[in-house]
Amino acid sequence: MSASRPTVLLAGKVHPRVRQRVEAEFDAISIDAADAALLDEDTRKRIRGLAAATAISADFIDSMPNLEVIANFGVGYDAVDARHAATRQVMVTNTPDVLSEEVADTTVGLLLNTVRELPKAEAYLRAGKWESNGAYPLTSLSLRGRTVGIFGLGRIGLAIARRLEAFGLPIHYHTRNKRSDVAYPWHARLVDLASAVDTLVVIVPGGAATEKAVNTEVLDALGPQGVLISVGRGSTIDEPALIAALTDRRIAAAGLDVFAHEPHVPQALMDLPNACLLPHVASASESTRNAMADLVVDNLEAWLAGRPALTPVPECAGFDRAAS
Ligand code: NAP
Ligand code: 8YV
Repeated sequence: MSASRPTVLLAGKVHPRVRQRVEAEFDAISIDAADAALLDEDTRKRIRGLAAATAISADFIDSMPNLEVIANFGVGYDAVDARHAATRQVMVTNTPDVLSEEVADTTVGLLLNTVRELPKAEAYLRAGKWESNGAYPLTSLSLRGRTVGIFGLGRIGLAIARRLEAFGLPIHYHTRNKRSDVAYPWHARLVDLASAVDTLVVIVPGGAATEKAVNTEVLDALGPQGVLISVGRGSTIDEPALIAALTDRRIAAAGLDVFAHEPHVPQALMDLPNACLLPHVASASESTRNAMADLVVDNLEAWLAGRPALTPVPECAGFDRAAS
């Protein structure tokens, strides 16, 4: 450790590139969980920066009296109590933009896998069934003729919309604020969006405002030909309601990259033939995760050197570096 280097805490299972750069550039301390009991008082007082790869509570923030910045690995920062951090003038940063195109690519792949059953068709081939049983059965669903509703037309939602537009599919969306820069039909209520489309892509942030927003009413509005694709946060879907709708075929199929209690996936979902499931991999290529890791450390570097944060979350966007 060097006395002149700011102390930065690595909390949780951090990306190797974050660890490598933080260890090279700062006085680094590591703990497996964001638990103040794992640090003595002197250490807690030394910490000025936090690289977060796990939930960060108000109590944990308060346990570090000289904390200046929390750099979250991920664009979604619902697990960090950013509102509380802001009241303490602690900067919170996330990793927007660098993952948007990757996540949009994965979303389109998940949609295709869900309607055209490509993972199941490959499993059929690998099991030797093509040779023994003949052609894989025709899929009851197709992307052709679908109308897509995007719940959350932000950075990633727009990248998904542009791709699906190129597939020849009409796009509608729901957000709280109508966008002035797109011509896609906007629906003020999620349930109205679901009624207007047969394919619903969920890419809103998690948190209280979107908690269980995709509920029985929304799923029933989507209808029996309906396909749900969820890549935002698992908390946005009422999972038991989704399992019931898939079981009763009140919607046709679902493709999910995120779940309510990750990494646990309910057995009832795993048992459903009309659910296509991924283990939260939408941004998970080496190149994109490295870009996210660099943005985490670049934010720490900037803020701890007295410069503005590169990507502050909205709760902290107005912070004046000189005044903190
Ligand atoms: P963003 O640019 O902030 O976009 C969020 C969009 O959601 C905006 O259009 C926003 O519009 C809308 N929105 C927010 N709260 C809403 C609410 N209560 N009701 C209706 N619409 C709401 O964020 P992004 O970069 O696109 O990322 C979106 C989310 O995707 C992240 O927060 C993260 O949770 C998730 N994500 C998942 C993965 C993965 O690996 N599966 C990867 C990256 C991101 P209004 O403000 O007008 O409502
Ligand atoms: C990451 C994500 O998988 O950026 C997000 O919000 O959900 C994903 O890119 C996650 O943040 C880290 O594992």
